[in-house]
Amino acid sequence: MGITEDIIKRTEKYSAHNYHPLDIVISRGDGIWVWDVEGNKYMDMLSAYSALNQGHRHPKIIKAAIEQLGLLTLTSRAFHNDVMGVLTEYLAKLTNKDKVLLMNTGAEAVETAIKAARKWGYKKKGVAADKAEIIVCSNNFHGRTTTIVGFSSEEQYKDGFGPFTPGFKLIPYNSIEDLEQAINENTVAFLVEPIQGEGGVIVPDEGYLKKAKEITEKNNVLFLADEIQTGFGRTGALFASYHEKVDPDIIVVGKALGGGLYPVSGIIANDNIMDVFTPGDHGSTFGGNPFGAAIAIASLDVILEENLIENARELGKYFTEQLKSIKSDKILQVRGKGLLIGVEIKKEYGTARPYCEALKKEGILAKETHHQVVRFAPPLTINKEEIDWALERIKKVLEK
Ligand code: IF1
Repeated sequence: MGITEDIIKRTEKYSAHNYHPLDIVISRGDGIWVWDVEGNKYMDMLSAYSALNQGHRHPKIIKAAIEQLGLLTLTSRAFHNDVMGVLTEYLAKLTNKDKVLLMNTGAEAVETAIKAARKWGYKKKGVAADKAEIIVCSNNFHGRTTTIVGFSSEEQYKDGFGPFTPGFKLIPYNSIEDLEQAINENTVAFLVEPIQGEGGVIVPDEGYLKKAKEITEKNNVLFLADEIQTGFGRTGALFASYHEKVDPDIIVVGKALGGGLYPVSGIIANDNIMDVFTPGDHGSTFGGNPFGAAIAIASLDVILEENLIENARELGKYFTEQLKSIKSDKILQVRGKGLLIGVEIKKEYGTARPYCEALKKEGILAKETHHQVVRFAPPLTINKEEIDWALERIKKVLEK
C-alpha cells in the first residue's frame, strides 16, 4: 500500500468520520501551491474555505509569528497584553467603528454577535425578557454550534443535535418582502451572509443588502453581516457589504484574519452595541491572545500592502469571464464576486464531486459545495498567469 493510502487508513482509524475528504494527503504548502506526500504539486483553489487569502505560509505572517513566539503567546484576559490593543485599534480604524471583541473561531464570533444583539435588544430596544428574535436566511451557514445549526435549513447539520435554541426566524435569502414581513416588536437583528458561500456561492440581487439595511434601520433592528468567508478582500472589496456601501451594525470576522496560521475571529461594532458587555459578561481563554493578535496584524498588513483587494477584484472579473466563455453544456451557471466563484453543474450531468476528482488529477484542488457547485476560491495572491494555467485544466475537465 502506498504512503497516501497508508496515512488515509490510519487517519480513518483514529479520527472521527465527520468529513469526506478527497483522497489526497497534503504535507507542504507555499503561496497558492501545496504538495502531497508523494511529491505531487497542486494549486489550492479552496484556500481552506477562504482562510488562506494571503496564501500558504506567507513569509511576512510567518515572520511575525516567529517573533511573537520569542516573546509571549498567551496571558488570558485576566491581564492586559501589549499586542491585542494594537489589533483592536487596527480593525476599528479600518472599519470606522468604535470597538472590537476578539474571539477564536468563526462560530464563536457568530455566537458573540447573537449575544450582543440579544442584550442590546433587552437593554436598549426594550424587548421583553427572553422574547428577542433574530431573522436568518435559508441556506445559511454560520458555524456548527448547536445554537447555530438550530437555525440552519440544512437537515444534515441538525440531525441528532436537538433540542435547539429558540428565537430565530428563517426567511428566504434575497427577499426584501419576506424580511419586512418577518420583523416584529421583538426582532433585535437580521443575521445574513452578503454572499452565501456554503449555500452554493449565492450572490443576491444588486441592491438587496442596501435595501435590507434600510429596512432594519427603519425598524430599529441590527444588521449583522457574517463576513467570515466573504471578508478581507475575498469578493474584491474589504468586506462584501461594502460593494453596496452597507455599513453593518455588527461585522462578524474570522478565517483570513488569522492569515492561514491561527484562529482569530471577532465582532466589530460601535459603542452603542459594544457597551452592553460589562466585565465578566462574555469571554474565552484564548480570545485576544498576543500570538494570534500578532499574526492578525501581519495578516491585515499583507492584504493592504500587497493590494490583495484590488487583485481579487481585477482577477476575479477576468477568471469569471473566462469561465463563462467555456463551451460546455455541463455548466448551468457561473456566479460569484471577486475570487469567490461557483460553477454550477447541470443535474443531468451528476454532482460536482466527480469534477473535483477530475480537477485533482489535473493538479487543481477544488471543493464542491451543495452537491452541484464547484467552488473556485484561490488565495488572493494568485496572478493572471496562474489563473490561465488553471483555466487550461478547468476547460479540459469541463469541455470533455
Ligand atoms: C465546516 C462550510 C464554508 C462560514 C461562515 C461562519 C463560519 C463559516 C460564512 C464558522 C465556516 C467553514 C466551516 C467548515 C467548512 C467551511 C464552510 F462548508 F462549512 F460551510 F466555508 F462554507 N460563517 N465555514 O463559512 O467559522 O467556526 O468554522 O471558524 O464546518 O465544515 P468556523
